[in-house]
Amino acid sequence: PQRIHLADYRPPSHLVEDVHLTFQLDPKATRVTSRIRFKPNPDSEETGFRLHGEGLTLISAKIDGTRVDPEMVEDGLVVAAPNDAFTWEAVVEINPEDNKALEGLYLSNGMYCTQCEAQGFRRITYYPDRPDVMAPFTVRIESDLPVLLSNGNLKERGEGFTEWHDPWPKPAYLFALVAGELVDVHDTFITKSGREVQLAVWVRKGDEHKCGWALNSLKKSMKWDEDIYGREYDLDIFNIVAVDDFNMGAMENKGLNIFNASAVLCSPETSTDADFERIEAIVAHEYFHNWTGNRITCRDWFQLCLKEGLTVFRDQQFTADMRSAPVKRIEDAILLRARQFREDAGPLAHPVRPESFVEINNFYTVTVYEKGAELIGMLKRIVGDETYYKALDLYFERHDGDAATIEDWIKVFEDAADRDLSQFMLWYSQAGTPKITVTETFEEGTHTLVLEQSVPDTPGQADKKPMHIPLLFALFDPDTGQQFGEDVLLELTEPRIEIRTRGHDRKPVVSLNRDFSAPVIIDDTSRTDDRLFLLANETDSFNRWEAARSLTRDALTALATGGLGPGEEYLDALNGLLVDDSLDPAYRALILRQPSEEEIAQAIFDYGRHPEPLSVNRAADTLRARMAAHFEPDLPRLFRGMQVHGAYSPEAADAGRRAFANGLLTLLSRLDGGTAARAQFDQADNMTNRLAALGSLLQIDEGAEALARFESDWKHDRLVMNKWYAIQISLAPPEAAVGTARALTEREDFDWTNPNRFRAVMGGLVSNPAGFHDATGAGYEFLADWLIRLDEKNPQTAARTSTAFETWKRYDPKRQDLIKAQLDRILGTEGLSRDLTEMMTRIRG
Ligand code: HT7
Ligand code: ZN
Repeated sequence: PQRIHLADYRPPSHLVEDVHLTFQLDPKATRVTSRIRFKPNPDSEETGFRLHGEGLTLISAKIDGTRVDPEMVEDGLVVAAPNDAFTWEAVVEINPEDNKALEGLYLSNGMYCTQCEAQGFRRITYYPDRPDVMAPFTVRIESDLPVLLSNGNLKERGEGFTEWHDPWPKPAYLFALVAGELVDVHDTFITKSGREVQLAVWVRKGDEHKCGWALNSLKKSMKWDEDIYGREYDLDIFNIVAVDDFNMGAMENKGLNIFNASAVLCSPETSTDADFERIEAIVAHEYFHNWTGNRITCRDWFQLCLKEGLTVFRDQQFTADMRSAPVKRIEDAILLRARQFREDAGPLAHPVRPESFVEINNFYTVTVYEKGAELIGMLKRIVGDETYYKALDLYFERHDGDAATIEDWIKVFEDAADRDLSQFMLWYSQAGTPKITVTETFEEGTHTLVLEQSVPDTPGQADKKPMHIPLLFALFDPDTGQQFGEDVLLELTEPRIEIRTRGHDRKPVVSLNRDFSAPVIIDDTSRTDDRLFLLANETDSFNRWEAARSLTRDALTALATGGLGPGEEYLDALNGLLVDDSLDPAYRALILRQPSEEEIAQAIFDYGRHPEPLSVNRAADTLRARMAAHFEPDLPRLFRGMQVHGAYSPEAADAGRRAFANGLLTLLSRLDGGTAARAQFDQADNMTNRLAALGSLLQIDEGAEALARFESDWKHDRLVMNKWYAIQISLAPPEAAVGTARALTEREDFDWTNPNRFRAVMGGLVSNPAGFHDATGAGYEFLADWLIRLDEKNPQTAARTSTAFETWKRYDPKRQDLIKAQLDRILGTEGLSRDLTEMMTRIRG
């Protein structure tokens, strides 16, 4: 397959002035008629006229009214065209019912919907399907279905048709169409300049009661973007649609966002606090794209982080404002380290702005999204808040209506801050997580801190240059526990720096990378007592949590490799935090939450050993038991004290109490054999407490009855049943995990073409590392079988799921051989998609 390079970018040969599309919907034979006004692009040297197209049946084509006979090529067609402006007209036929790839136009449970990012529009009609070709669209939909939606404002509705006009020039990837028997829950929003916008969430009948939260989240997002970024919405309508079969979370199509049902529908009975928070964030994310993505889009797909990194950063800010900023920062760091650091350390490592790809769908990654967001956070810290917003105003002013690049983005910061940021640009081009080695010396009252940075080699990239790293730093007085002076923002630009301070009686305690100011690995050689000191005295809530986290990680790695368990002093210190009522319960929940088995496996590997997944699993279990025993005198009282009374509210305060209480419940269950968990399971009026109780019971192997009850209560609800599928696999005893997963795939309701259901099983298994890495290789074989099967229908989701294999080099030679055999088997499959072929080839290395 063809590899595409950033360096080969050329402007499009033609620009589009406007687009008219007519859809005659039919499950098996939808007709799409296009009338598109093209003009030669003065900035292009290209002469020929090509259009993208994939899987289309061309019925007829005309240029300026005269029939033409295009030549079909691999990714579309070529045809001779006039040298000046002309009108292209085509009729094509497509088959939505057959489309299980969920790209282009497809049917999901009787409802038509589209997914065009990144290159799905070419499956709908012939078009220059690239983001730097932008045009206003007029769309007519003909069908007997009651609800027919597209982008922009509704122009006309008549018997069996609607007509839509989107005046904002947009790339084809933002096109959308929805048609079905839908009902809406609606509201209005008055923008800051006084315009009224009609808001609606469209769902299948029966789901109306699950729309309120998303609708409210949308209104909060609209207001927040006006208040914080000065960005106002720009159409009369904003529609959100819930779809059952969807490859990702949601899609920001102009004025018509399409959502995975799991990312929009929620109610207290069916959804957890985490679901509520996630839905609020995704609704905000897609809404924020209206400015960062739609009004200003990407010149080409290599610039994906331009819209995604920035929009993730904006949704993180939003969540921090709606909820708790310290808690959000920690949650983001946990995710980044668990997923992005892992990606950056393995065979799939790539720069935030990749330089080449085979299949762009494989680059919607945690590196582009989450690391991309961290880069924005670093820029903000480097230039300061005021300059950051000045730079953003400049960005919107200078680039509204553009398809922009990362160079354009950095330039607004250089201009607003009057600084040279060329070294910062390396963050976009160099892959790998920078590592900072810390050495301290203390002599005659002088403390010297030496920081040395290095960036590891990654596939295709070696000998990297030093980066521009903003590190927030403070020193503490070991006697008083007080911080010396203010925080300092160190800007590392050289491979090595020394920071010397004088006049200390005793060695001060260093706190580095406060607030997780840079996405780097601090080679943490600090002594246990320094970390215990920070646990007690640190005023930066991130680094206080970090102290606890690193002590817990050390305790777990020690336990998993035959060493001693957690010390009394550490358990006492932790207990002190748990009972400290001045601390936010959500924060205490995070202190209590153990690092994942994945994270421990990586830590063991970083120490130069192959992790044994079963030992890691047992270590986690042992630590829970030790904690339960140690905290026993306080546990029941703490647990009772954290109960939330009154009607369920998904807001942060109550959610934080439930998170903490449910963390405590896991420990309590070790002491009472599950009595409290069973009671909670029986009495809970919300999914958060019910599912947590079920989890606690499963962890002590007492979950069978509750699982059966859960199933009989919820078998009618697909989304809830996905939770039921996943939890019993992820919390199964390791030796039973593959068997449980397999048995579930044999159920009648295991509709594996539904990505949510597929992910519930495969994701459930992968999040049970001791089960997935079963020494027989059964887990690997099971996953490989399903990847091969799904790939035939839905390459995008198959390729995404295959990242489960990316850590294979961490494991012992025997497991490596077993995994390699599966990678080779997948690669040897006839007709394997471009998506999965690229992933397997890269993972195999
Ligand atoms: N911009 C979207 C990314 C996307 C996507 C979404 C749904 C299905 C397939 C997709 N391919 C790419 C989602 C976002 O980041 O907001
Ligand atoms: Zn996005």
